[in-house]
Amino acid sequence: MQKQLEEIRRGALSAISSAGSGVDLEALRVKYLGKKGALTALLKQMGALSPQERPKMGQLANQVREDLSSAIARQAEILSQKALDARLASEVLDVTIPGTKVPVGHKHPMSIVLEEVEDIFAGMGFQIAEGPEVELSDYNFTKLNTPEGHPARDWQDTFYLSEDSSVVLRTQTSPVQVRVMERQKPPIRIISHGRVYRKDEVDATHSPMFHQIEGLVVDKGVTMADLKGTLEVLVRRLYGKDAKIRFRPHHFPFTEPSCEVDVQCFECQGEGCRVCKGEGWIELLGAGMVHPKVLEGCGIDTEVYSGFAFGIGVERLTMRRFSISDLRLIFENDVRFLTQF
Ligand code: 2U9
Repeated sequence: MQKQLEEIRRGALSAISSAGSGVDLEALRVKYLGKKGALTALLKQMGALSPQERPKMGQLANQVREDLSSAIARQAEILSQKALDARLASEVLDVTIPGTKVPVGHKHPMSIVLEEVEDIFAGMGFQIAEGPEVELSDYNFTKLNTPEGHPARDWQDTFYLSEDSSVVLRTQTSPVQVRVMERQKPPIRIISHGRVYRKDEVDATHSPMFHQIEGLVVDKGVTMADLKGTLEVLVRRLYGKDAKIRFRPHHFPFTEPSCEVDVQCFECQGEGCRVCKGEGWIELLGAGMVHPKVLEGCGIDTEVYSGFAFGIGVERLTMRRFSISDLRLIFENDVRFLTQF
């Protein structure tokens, strides 16, 4: 029996050391150490041995079992190391090679200016209101004191979306504020911005679609002085603390009194130069006290409340801010242009 055990050990160790895979190794474990394996089969014959021989053979058999088990574990270790070496050799990764640059976009010049203006008004407690670009003529015109027959409602100027002229692409963001006033009691302090549409031919200063930022404040005792103070804050933040503004009388249907606001030319300090076309002043925005008819139409009591409003063209502001000479550049989205900001 001793001879048989030695035989098993020799054969098994040689087979284990030449096993080329985990599957081969498992097959060998089953073959020698499994329930129906060679060693187990031999142990079953132990009963036939003499009582003197039995413990000796038992000991030897255990020794063989241990030897085979550890040989299998060793070979498994060798095989997994070999597999790792092969993977390391085939998957060469040089961590010192510089990475591939992923180009990330950045803000459009219009967004830069818009966010700056929004920030300034947020700092003064204004909230941002949004509304539809497809609007009812009632909200775009009538409720803004622009009745049927007003030149602004002409088919030549406005994109109507229905035969009966009741639906339009909004020509201003003011209907957004009308909707807020109908929903919300004063005090109201909002700005609305977004696309507006007018039937204009495309050229260096016109586009059938452009952007506005409008502001509205309605509260008890609001006066033109509040409008002036608010716009002074805006202009100082945009053009520096010494920036000066002036008000010129004007007419808008939705404000009374109305004005246009100019900023003193930041290039020549009012002397007159190429930038301000010799004027010394640059037109910035339109504004005024909200017309009592507009407030009443939204159910606001003009005996108690008054308000001011203003409107700014975002493209013009952006063009001036970045010295862009042609409006079309803003919309063409040529990367060579956009990456300059
Ligand atoms: C309500 C009442 C009044 C908004 C105003 C202007 C004057 C104005 C222009 C600036 C350049 C339009 O983009 S532009 O062509 N806007 O001059 N906008 S007052 O007045 C309002 C707004 C809402 C309820």
